[in-house]
Amino acid sequence: MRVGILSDSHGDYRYIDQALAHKEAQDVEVWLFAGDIAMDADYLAMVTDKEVIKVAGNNDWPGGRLPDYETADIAGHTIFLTHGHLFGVGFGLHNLAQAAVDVGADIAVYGHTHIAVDTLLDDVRILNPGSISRPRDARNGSFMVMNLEVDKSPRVKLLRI
Ligand SMILES: [Mn+2]
Repeated sequence: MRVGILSDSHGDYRYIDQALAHKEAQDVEVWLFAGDIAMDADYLAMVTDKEVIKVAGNNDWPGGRLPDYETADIAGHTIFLTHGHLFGVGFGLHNLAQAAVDVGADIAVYGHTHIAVDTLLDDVRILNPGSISRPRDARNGSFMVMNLEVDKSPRVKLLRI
């Protein structure tokens, strides 16, 4: 299963369009959107006609329509998806890794920092696709595509537009 991961587009649809035009994005079957902002996830669903699993960011209004966390079971893996601000990801990833372990997830996906991350912590593969529109780690925005297969480690590619 091919999973696209996108975050922190902050209302700039043209960058989502650029990500979707990337050749690696063509056969994505399900998208994860890690927040900021909610309407971008709706746009992503509309233009791709794929399922978009989404969570609220800190710039998505309180009491809004999106959950703070989601878990998704895909191809023998369990993914914990959250924006990250509730776990203090600016200061370290242990709280996030623990939250993933607590729900039995082997993969944690977050955003918020606008800095791409692909690391292993406490046996949890931790991924941040960076920001597609306002990157803080490079000039060009980024997103990820992840291939998931049962009993295999996720194969993750960081892609820049
Ligand atoms: Mn944020």
